[in-house]
Amino acid sequence: MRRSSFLIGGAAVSGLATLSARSRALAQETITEPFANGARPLGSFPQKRPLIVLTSRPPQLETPFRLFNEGVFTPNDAFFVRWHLAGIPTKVDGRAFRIKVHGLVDNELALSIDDLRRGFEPVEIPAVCQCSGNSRGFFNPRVPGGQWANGAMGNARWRGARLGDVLKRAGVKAGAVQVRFNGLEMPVLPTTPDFIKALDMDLATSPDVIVAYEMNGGNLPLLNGFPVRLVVPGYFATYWVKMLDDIEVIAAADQNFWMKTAYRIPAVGDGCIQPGQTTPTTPITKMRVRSFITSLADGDKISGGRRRVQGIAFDGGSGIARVDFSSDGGATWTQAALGADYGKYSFRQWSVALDAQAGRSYHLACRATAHDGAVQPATACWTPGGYLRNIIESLSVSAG
Ligand SMILES: Nc1nc2c(c(=O)[nH]1)N[C@H]1C(S)=C(S)[C@@H](COP(=O)(O)O)O[C@H]1N2
Ligand SMILES: [Mo]
Repeated sequence: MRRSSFLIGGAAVSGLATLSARSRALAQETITEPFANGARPLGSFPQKRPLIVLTSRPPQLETPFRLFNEGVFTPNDAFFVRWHLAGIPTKVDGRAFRIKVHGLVDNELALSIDDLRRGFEPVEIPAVCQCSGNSRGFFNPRVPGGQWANGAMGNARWRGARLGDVLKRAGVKAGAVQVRFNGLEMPVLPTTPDFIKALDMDLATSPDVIVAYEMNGGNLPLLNGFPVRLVVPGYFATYWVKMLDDIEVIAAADQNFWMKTAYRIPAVGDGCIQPGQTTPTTPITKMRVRSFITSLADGDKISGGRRRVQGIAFDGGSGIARVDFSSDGGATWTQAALGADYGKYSFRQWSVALDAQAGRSYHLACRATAHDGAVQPATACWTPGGYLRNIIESLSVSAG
């Protein structure tokens, strides 16, 4: 049972305990995001290559954007990290770990990782995990919260047991309304609400929601939720509860802070409002269609001639139908070629040829259309939480 008895080694453990000191000491390199107060150190954390440090306690680490050009899947050691509470275990014994299934069920369960692996049909789903606050730093006017650029997202192959199969084993009783999820970590202060999320029964029992014990064919890194996390394909990452050790079937909609107060969007129109407007709110759910150029960055100098420009696109689970590309600031568009299809929840790579003439500048933009008909907008969505940004992205390059 080697793979389920994974432990973080001694050095890494003390590293996690003294994260701020370490990340400061190792911050030889700095990245400056393209918004005010965008200077960020790169820091080294256990099982991670150097990532952009927003905060070290709790760890909030962003993937440097150029890494999204290297492949359709984001390597585990490059995958972004976001925790709300600083009381994160610095090691987890995968053999002793149990997931408790309780509440409105006929049989309470205490499942080991081995039970999950052997007792249920394994499923593997490529899916994008994107923080609700991804790109929040670009909001204008600015909003409070983690000031991410565009790297609070990643795409991985998640393998695990269907949550629906686990719930079937437990036997859900009549009157069940939601399923509530809690992970191992604890708030530092007793007054801070524990991080708990809930899904409606129909979503919780839908076939693509899984309790994942593998990520890209390996263990989940501790910071991404070892030994198991919930994977809710198409939904923002706030529901993807890490170090998941408690599943509770409940009889009424959950009223805890992380459902009732946090992670909510305006309940009007498409959820985007004018700054200062107040509206009723509703919990955030599915991701919106987005696309990015990954092979070039704003301000790059390129050589003249024909070259391939490539990027990625994704949405909340209908899949990418097309990506259009413009090299003249959106005046004219050409359809990009789509790369291999890894399923409707995955990044979809795209590419296009650009004929660059020396001495000219190009204002490049990409615009994805999803199978459900949604298209990226030309103007930015504003929400008080800094959620739902999916504007058509653009950047400028000059050919020399
Ligand atoms: N246990 C636990 N799970 C959690 C969180 C958390 O704070 N605790 N944060 C959620 C949020 S808001 C995000 S964006 C994702 C981040 O997943 P990652 O760290 O694997 O990238 O985890 C989600 N699951
Ligand atoms: Mo998040």
